[in-house]
Amino acid sequence: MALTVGIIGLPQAGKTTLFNALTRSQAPVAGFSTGTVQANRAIVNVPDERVDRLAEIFLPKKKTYATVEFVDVAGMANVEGERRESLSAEFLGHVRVADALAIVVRCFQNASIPHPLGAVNARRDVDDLLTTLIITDLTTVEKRLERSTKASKNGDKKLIAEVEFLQRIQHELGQGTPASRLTFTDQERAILDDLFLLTMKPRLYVANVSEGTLAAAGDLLARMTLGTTDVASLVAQAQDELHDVAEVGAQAIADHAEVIAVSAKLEAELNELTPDEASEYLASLDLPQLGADRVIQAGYRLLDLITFLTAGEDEVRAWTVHAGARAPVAAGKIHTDIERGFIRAEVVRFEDLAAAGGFAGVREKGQLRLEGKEYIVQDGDVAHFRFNVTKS
Ligand SMILES: Nc1nc2c(ncn2[C@@H]2O[C@H](COP(=O)(O)OP(=O)(O)O)[C@@H](O)[C@H]2O)c(=O)[nH]1
Ligand SMILES: [Mg+2]
Repeated sequence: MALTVGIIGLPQAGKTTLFNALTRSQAPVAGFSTGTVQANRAIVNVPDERVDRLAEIFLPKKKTYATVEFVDVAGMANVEGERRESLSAEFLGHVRVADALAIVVRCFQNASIPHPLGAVNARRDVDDLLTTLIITDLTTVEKRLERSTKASKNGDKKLIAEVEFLQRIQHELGQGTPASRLTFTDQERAILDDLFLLTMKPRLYVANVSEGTLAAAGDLLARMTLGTTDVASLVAQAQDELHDVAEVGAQAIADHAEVIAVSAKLEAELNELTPDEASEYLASLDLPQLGADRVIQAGYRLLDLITFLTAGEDEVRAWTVHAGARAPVAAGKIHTDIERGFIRAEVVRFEDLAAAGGFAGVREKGQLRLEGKEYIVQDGDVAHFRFNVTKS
């Protein structure tokens, strides 16, 4: 089960370059926009130090990370770079099914790479992209509203309520409010799930900066999101490329979304080095971790997923479940038999297992818990399931 993060943004923002950095693959990087919708997809491992640490302890034959799928979709502006009021069906086909969105915003300056709307202006681009998403949703809601209104003529209470609800969404979208900002009842939620609205998707803003600005951009965004300094004054003070970064940060905060600075080009280039060369180079730039890794981890967080682990001599593995999943559901990720025949789970916190250096150690310290069917699995649990399948 790989959930999907759609990478969207204006042409030349660096989407495909970022995709390549994320996937360590070589999807073609366009010269000027091709105008056709090309979508690159890849499933990538979610970097997880816990898997690495457990593998050092258990020395398994195999280690397996959780995964997330990224899809890079072109087509948010047409060939001439005009603002597009309606997105192509092909673009929508890819983006509607994504579980979350990574919105790439160009901050890097480079005269030889034309910007489809003229000059680099991150604030305008974010406005433009969000507006496009909202307008697309408005069209979707209006189509459904038309159908529901007709159908409600027979006086069906449920349909009348649906019409009222759709009118409220229409009004809010019309005011420029993304659907994610609104609150819903369960019934309303069910109607929405059916509509696949783009502005309901959790989103992450990726400020694509030049390599020289990367460290400063990271610091600036950290200060902005920590909330210790006034956002507006940080925007006002930031100069040049950092000003664009600050604008992306401010908009992301206003949109209740995460924001990360990357230098897509640098990171794509780093993939051509050996891991040792790459970390040496990163250290020389004062950067602890690749932005690409942080984008993958943030994408994973957006999806409201948690990771539990299994550890043994055969395999150390990270498994994905939705936050709030109970132990048998988690067991079912491994095998349906284990879910069906679930008896109990033996659970230990990753930190305790790592500190004790193995299961014997945590048993001695009494840190291995027995949990039943109602147990809600926590991120970082290391679990072993007891089960019993009777042949029928
Ligand atoms: N200087 C610089 N150039 C970049 C960066 N990211 C992408 N580019 C360049 O911008 C151009 C467009 O990138 P591409 O990934 O094809 O953009 P897309 O249209 O959003 O997929 C390419 O020539 C890239 O090499 C970056 O971080 N810095
Ligand atoms: Mg591209």
